[in-house]
Amino acid sequence: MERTLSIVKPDGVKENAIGEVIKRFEQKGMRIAALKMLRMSKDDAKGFYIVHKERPFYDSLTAFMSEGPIVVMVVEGDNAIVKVREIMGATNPKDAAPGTIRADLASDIEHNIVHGSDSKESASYEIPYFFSALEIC
Ligand code: 3AN
Repeated sequence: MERTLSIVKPDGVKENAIGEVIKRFEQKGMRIAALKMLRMSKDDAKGFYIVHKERPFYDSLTAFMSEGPIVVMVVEGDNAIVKVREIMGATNPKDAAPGTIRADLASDIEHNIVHGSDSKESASYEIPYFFSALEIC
């Protein structure tokens, strides 16, 4: 059993896609172990994406991620990190396989609806960024 952190990004919330994202995770056998809606400040987003701080898109990414509410969740299951990323599809929706969330719903590489931890190391930074142990069921 593995846990990963997923986010319905501000574009996903705006487009009423929260249920669609959760449904796709659940239908592929993943279990939602924690869930909440919140709005990050720009500094919250900068801390969350600290690994990308040298990338040219760091400022616009953190502005976008703090422009509206997001839904954060802990997703649990066998091989959850890889499985959630398969369900999401490639970062750039143009490259995402048909039937993935990003191919079906995302507009571009930055506004790509959903986030999922990309490794065990990322998950172990990202899950406690939003959830205390008591909030994970
Ligand atoms: P993923 O979310 O698929 O793990 P990462 O970790 O490479 O992708 O990038 C983190 C986030 O940064 C992406 N979800 C996307 O919103 C944004 N991003 C990645 N590459 C670019 C880019 N070239 N231009 C703008 N935003 C980007």
